Amino acid sequence: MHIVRYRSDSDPRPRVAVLNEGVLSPLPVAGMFELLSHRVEEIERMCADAVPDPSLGDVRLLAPTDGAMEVWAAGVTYLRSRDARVEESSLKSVYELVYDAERPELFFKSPAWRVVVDGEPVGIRSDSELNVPEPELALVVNRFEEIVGYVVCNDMSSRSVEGENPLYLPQAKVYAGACALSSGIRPAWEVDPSDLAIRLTVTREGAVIWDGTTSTKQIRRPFTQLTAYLFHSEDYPHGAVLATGTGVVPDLDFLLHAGDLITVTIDEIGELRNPVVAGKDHF
Ligand code: DO4
Ligand code: MG
Repeated sequence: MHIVRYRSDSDPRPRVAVLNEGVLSPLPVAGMFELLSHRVEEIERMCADAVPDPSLGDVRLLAPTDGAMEVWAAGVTYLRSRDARVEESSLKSVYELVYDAERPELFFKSPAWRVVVDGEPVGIRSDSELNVPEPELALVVNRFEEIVGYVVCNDMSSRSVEGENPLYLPQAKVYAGACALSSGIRPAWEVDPSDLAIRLTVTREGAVIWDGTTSTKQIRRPFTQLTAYLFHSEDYPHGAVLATGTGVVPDLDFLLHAGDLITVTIDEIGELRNPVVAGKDHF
């Protein structure tokens, strides 16, 4: 079962529903932001009480974010990410220090409305030579700091911009088409996220040119430590999405091209497929 936002032919307003084996059961909320103003146990009850609506016809699934929801991301939470940043950076020690530090690296990634969803293009910056997808498990968190569920995230990144100077991180991470999320939220009460395989595949002209795998069990930090730091000195009244960092990073000789197709799959959570475009004019 997943919780989705969708738009149907019969009603142009986005709605929220439970999607179970292809059947949509609408939820009595105005948006995901309202759902995330409830406690997990209330959301679970709402999902259990939802009634299938066979009259919906064709629907389009939307990004799982709306209202004032924000997407944040954690960094250098897997050893592979630490090693890859040390390799690319002119200032290596910041990554070694943050991997071991008590305080995690957290950065703002996207407002709700800029998120792209499964099937839509993701972007690479036109001023960046070295670009990578970052396949990540993301936590969907309600206003009470509780993890409501999980989505697949692609934290698109410019390695050349960040590698030049870590202070360029916001430009390496926040640009048109940089944040992709899968449409369906897999509820926290249905899944154990402690050992899920995360797979990244990049296809060019129909052939796989790169693939890699990790497991969420390789992460160095508990998810609740990441959410505790996110909520420590700020509130998220409409909830937030927090990507937990990548454990899959291609070698430095890998260059993403416009036209490539990126697929991220996380067992039990979902799949995210996005073609790559270059420059902001596509968004
Ligand atoms: O330190 C830069 C960002 C790292 C990141 O996004 C990751 O490890 O996933
Ligand atoms: Mg990342």
